Amino acid sequence: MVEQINDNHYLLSFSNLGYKPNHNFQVKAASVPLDEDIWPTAETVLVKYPNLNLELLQPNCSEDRCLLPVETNLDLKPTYCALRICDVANNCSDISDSASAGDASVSKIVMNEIMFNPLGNDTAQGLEGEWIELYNPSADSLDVKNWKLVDKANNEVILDKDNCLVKNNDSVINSTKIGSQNYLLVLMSEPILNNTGDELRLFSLSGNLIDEVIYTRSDLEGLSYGRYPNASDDWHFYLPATPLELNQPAN
Ligand SMILES: [Ca+2]
Ligand SMILES: [Ca+2]
Repeated sequence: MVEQINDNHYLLSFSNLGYKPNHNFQVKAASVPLDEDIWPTAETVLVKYPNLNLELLQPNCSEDRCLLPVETNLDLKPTYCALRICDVANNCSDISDSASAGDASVSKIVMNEIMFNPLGNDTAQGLEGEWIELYNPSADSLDVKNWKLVDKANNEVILDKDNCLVKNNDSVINSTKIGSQNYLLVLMSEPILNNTGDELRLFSLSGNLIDEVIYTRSDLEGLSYGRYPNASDDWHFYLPATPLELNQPAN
């Protein structure tokens, strides 16, 4: 996350991936539209830590997260910068949801519909298999790359271009960018959604819990479970399911 404090002052917040306060690390930034999928070759080292010359304040790290105030002339406006954090060996992790939108939009993303007992074999791939539909009710587009879905048994699914589908005009494409008031489908590469009920949690890249859902069993194959209206707290079963479409319970 990036929070703008005032003109040139920002507060970076990122998961503590082993970057302890006394370790060396860098935060790199690039001015780039966030709909660019490729990290640009031109990047600016925003902060090096430790480096007293930059008058950095010490990052404040807890078990899970670090907060790091920075002063920069680089434009860290939402939707127009990308950030990554790198250790001394230049192993880098993107802080992509940092810059893609403010907390408010990120936290509104919901798991909107769940297909946990698809018709036929649950090991089927793509739309024939298990999936979870996300819905973005906010006014901002968001990138959910490297967000994480976790079930009760701690199976983890990392959201990536390979397992995420969105609608682009009339076609369906692989992407982790979920438009305003739009949908994204996360495909399970193997069956992890228990047909007898499960607990699902969605975490942002920064490790924030964004949404959680508990569902109970459905004996009917092909029946999905979802919110109606979209993003509301009321859940219904759907037949047929409505992947990447408005949830509409059967009459
Ligand atoms: Ca299943
Ligand atoms: Ca739907």
